[in-house]
Formats: sequence, structure tokens, C-alpha cells
Amino acid sequence: MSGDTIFGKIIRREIPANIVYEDDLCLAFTDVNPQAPTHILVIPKQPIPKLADAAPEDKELLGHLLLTVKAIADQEGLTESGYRVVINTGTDGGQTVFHLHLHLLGGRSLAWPPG
Ligand code: DGP
Repeated sequence: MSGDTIFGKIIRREIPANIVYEDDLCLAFTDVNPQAPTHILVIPKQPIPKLADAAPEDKELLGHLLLTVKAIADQEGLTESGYRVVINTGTDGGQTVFHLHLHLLGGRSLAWPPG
């Protein structure tokens, strides 16, 4: 169920992470290098390398990831203040770990546009 990246190792519990949510399809844990007071990564257990690799048959999984981010944001008390969900994709997108992940950022006012 998991690929050969640092996130695959987290799914397989080969390296530790502060896991805040898990179900059959995904895992969520705090980012090791937080860019906001709340910075959580939500990843599918299925190792899709990047959004550009997602296929039509991943539609349900991708919807599940978004609804999971929403539920975690609510759990973290961010619903009223607001938050940002980011998917960095490929080199120009700033992606460094090639296992699809959604960043949930909140707890402060976030600037736009991103750098
Ligand atoms: P991206 O640039 O979108 O590929 O983001 C990758 C994120 O993953 C980055 O914010 C730092 C985080 N990260 C990298 N390695 C680890 C790790 O071993 N543990 C945790 N918790 N986060 C990690």
C-alpha cells in the first residue's frame, strides 16, 4: 500500500510521525517543518507520486482526501478563522516528496500570492 518515499516509511511506521488521523485510505500527520501554527499533511496510503499522476479512477480517493482535510481543519478549530489547503506538484510547484500530499495550513493570516 505504500511507496518508497519518506511518507511510505511513515505509513509503514518505519519512522515516527505525529499522526493526527488515520483511516483505511489515508493518514494525516504534522509537518516536520511547520510553516504555520497548524501545518498538517494528509496523504493517501496508495502511493500516487503527484497530482499530475492521478487518474480518473482516483476520483473517489481524491474526494476523500479533501473531505478529510476539511474534517481535520474542523477538529483543529480552524473552520471559523479559515485555512489554506496546498498541493505542491512537480519541480516548479515546489514538491520535494513524491508521494501526493495535501498541506493544511492555518492558525495565522496567510499571505497571497505564495512565493
Ligand atoms: P512538498 O514540498 O509539498 O513536497 O512538502 C513536503 C513536506 O514534507 C515539507 O513541508 C516537509 C515535510 N516532511 C519531509 N520529510 C518529513 C518527515 O520525515 N516527517 C514529517 N512529519 N514531515 C516531513
